[in-house]
Amino acid sequence: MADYEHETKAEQAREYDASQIQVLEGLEAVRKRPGMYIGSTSAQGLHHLVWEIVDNGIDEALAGFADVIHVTVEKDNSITVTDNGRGIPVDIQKKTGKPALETVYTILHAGGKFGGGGYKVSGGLHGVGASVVNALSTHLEVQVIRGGKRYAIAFDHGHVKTPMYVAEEGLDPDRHGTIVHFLPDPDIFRETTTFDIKTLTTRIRELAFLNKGLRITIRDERPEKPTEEDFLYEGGIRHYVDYLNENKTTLFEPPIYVEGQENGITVEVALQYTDDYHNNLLTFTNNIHTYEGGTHEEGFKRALTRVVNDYARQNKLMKDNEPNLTGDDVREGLTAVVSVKHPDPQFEGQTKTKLGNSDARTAVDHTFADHFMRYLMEHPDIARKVVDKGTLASKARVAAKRAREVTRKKSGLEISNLPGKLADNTSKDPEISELFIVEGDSAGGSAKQGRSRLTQAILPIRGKILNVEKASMDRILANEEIRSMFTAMGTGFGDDFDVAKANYHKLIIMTDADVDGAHIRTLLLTLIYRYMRPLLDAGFVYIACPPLYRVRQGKFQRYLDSDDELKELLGKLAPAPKPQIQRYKGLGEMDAEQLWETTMDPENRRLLRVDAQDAINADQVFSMLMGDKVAPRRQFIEENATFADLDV
Ligand code: 0RA
Repeated sequence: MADYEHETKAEQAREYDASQIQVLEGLEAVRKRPGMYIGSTSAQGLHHLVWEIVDNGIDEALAGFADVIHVTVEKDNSITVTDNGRGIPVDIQKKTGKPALETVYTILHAGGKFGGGGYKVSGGLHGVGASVVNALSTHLEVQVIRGGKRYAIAFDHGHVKTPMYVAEEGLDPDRHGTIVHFLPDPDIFRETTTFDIKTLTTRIRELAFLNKGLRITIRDERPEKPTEEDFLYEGGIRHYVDYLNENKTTLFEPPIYVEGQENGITVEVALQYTDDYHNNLLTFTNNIHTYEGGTHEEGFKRALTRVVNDYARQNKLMKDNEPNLTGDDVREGLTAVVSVKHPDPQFEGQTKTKLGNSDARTAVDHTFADHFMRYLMEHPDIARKVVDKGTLASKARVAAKRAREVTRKKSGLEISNLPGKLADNTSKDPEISELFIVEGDSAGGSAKQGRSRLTQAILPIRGKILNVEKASMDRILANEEIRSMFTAMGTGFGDDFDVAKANYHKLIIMTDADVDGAHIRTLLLTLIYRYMRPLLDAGFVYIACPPLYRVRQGKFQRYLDSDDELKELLGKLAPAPKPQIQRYKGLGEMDAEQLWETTMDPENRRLLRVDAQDAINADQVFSMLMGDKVAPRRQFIEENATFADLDV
């Protein structure tokens, strides 16, 4: 501060010019290489804009000044985010001679760090600040309510259009908050500028779970009848676990919940056991889902394994000569959410979603272990169920290992012994190799004839494979269809699974576009999700999308996916000669040439990549579709009659 007071007017003017140049260059850089700032300009980048603005409101809530955030998708696909925080400061900054409010939206990285003290906790994955959203929006307006006034400012492609002014005076002096409204620039987001309400709702629900007591609403103004959902969880991640286990059979109620602090790191853990064979462990740092885990996850796993074993031994639930339960044993059937808030998180890993700070490991370990041990001692009946579950898992693990060894000796899973039905491709380069899992022998036959032999391998499977959701590992291993998938992929199974050994970097599920096909696809996805998960994380799993119609008129020919597309095209085509419409019922109805042209040819086909980021939904959907509880399954099937929306 003092420095500026001794500057001459000329010096101040120079600095002002310099800062203006900085603004122009900064925004220019963002518009030139948006991917550098928001990851991509795909749908994901588009939604990132919302999170950037919502995060600012969440920071204000975490600082204790806001407790409501409203998000609205307007009719024109613009977004409004409102919070009831202090309001972005509007005072004039000496250096620039501009209001702080303007600076926040025009200077890169000028996010919540100024003036407010404390640190930015939520910060999106890229944590780039509101100015990036501004630079990538055709227009953006902000209104701030504080001190009895309403201030407003408007921007155009990141540049000030209407400098800040007082829009209203004499308001209730106790009112305060910030309203941001922006329209993403279609010149930047060329793929799409349409927001997906499901994507927004899922993340907003998650943010509400992760920030207990914070109310977040999401409103969609686009449908004829606007929709609105309201999320507020006083119990925070406890309710997240309830939600994740909604369709499962739990071993006790309510979830165990721990909250504590160590070295400035806030730790929250919620967990509950189910009768499942797998686990569902979600970890977060500063509200960011750490898909790749990291130190907080290690601390939790280490503490969980140690405490269960210590408790079991202290209470004679295990014999002295028995080996310890492994981490996998004590996690069987576990649903857990671990959430830490760290003042200076270091993100590592391929997708920068792995926490690296070693102090988070000890903070989680200590906070959780103490509380969990006390909980087990105070609830001996629950403790017994937890130990029993682990013991059972350990027995199954040993049995599966034995079965696997036997199978391997019988040459079941040896890579050299490819399954008989597999028509392998000639290239040995996994990067260009694709494995099509095809429903039915007849479609399998066409696929074998129509394929590109160099890059495409075909594995036909007969109808419904085993439901792995309801089967133990040894039964799964005994299943022929499933074994042939593992053998063809070459990745090994269970503990031996190694994605680096994958023979194909594309595993493409090709089933009919009917309810049976959708069921088979779900069975296959369940298998992949539960037992070949690294393939999903690597982005190797795809769904082929065979078309529903072919329309021909003279030389013109087009394949279509829906009734709507058909209607639209028929509206455009000349009435004569009469367009020939063929409707495909199943893959089996296409000959080899048609199958190649519509569904397999890389030039024409449409593949849906199965997104590992949807894994949370997937776990729930699979539990529901494949598990014991019938009521939610029936409801889901009624709501998604053709399964066409099952974008897991
Ligand atoms: C820093 C200081 C102050 C408010 C904020 C940041 C703030 C930023 C955003 C972004 C969206 N909503 C927000 N609400 C508040 C206030 C400093 C003061 O009042 O003295």
